[in-house]
Amino acid sequence: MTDLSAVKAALKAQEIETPSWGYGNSGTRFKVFAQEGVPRDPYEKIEDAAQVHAATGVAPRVSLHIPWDRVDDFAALAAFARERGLQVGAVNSNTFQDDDFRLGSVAHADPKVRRKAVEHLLECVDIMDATGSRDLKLWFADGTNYPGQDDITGRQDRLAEALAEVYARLGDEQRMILEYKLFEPAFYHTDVPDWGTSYAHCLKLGPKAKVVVDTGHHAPGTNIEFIVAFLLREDRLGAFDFNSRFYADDDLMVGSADPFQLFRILHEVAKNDGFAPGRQVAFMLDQCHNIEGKIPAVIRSVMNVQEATAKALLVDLDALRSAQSAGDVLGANAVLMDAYNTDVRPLLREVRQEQGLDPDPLAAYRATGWQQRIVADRVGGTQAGWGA
Ligand code: LRH
Ligand code: MN
Ligand code: MN
Repeated sequence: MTDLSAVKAALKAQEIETPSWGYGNSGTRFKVFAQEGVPRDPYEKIEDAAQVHAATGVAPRVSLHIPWDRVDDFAALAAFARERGLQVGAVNSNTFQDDDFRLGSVAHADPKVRRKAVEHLLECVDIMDATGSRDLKLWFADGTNYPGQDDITGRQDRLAEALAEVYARLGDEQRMILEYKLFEPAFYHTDVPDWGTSYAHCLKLGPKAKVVVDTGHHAPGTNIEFIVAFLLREDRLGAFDFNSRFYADDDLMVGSADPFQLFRILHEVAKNDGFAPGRQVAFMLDQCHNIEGKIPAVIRSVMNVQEATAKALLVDLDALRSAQSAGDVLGANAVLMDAYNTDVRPLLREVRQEQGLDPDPLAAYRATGWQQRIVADRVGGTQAGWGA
């Protein structure tokens, strides 16, 4: 039998990090639909993230993306966040929007371009120092579009050299988390295309280097939960970038396209002790809300992660293990499906009430009047930088 009070305690302890860029205007290659009331600067993004935390009680951290969130005084930005009960989460580097990076950044053939990329990554570590952020999140758009365009092995060498320099700059409590992506913007080959490549670089770098699993970055049909189980077993799962996809890197709300996949992933997290604070797995959203209201969409996403987490925690692991060791195929599968098919919404309402929160976070947000206030006050919101 699953211990309900332990499930509740784990749900109360879970922390979900929200992305600053999820609050700003964004779009596709075809159109950015501007919304009213969106933040005009990083401070206003933090204000919106604070609304999500107030409504859900489990979103106390916000990831920054540099240069989208560049400010003059990062310590002041972190203090502003703290005053609102938030902390700065991962600092995301951006080596994909500068003309100099047309043929890549840290893997570029030209040492001057590589230098510029590494200097940016080092600046991100300075920002971590100023804000108290623990994680440097690296994603590289590096790759090629045409066979023969550049030397695949040479690019790995240059990537490794850049990573080593940045890794050496990290403080004792800081980590480098390395994200992979199968394709896009490069289409022939990507320099960090999969978890194996990321993992191999992390192993060489040292224990402060971990892999980021962005759920939208795989080939269709990839068994992401296997990757999660493997990385947890090796203690190299640093973080999730959660989102949903139907086709490519869609960046839709997590748990919307395939809630069963999200459950399977979080079941591996639960089974392999990945929710324990000591494992330091960061549960981050990486999403853009192009056609739906942004703050409510982030709240909905947080709730989707909570619902999948609750179901994963409800899996009766003793029953599962005995069915597995007895070779009871249907019995083992039924244990998982029973948990997945449980309606956990009443449980989560109860958890929120015990935390002194409104049981319905979306209604709680609507009741604040924040949306009307920002629509009236904020004129001329900025783009997230994404889809610009
Ligand atoms: C790349 C990515 C990466 C970026 C973010 C905006 O597709 O997932 O995490 O930093 O999108
Ligand atoms: Mn991502
Ligand atoms: Mn992505």
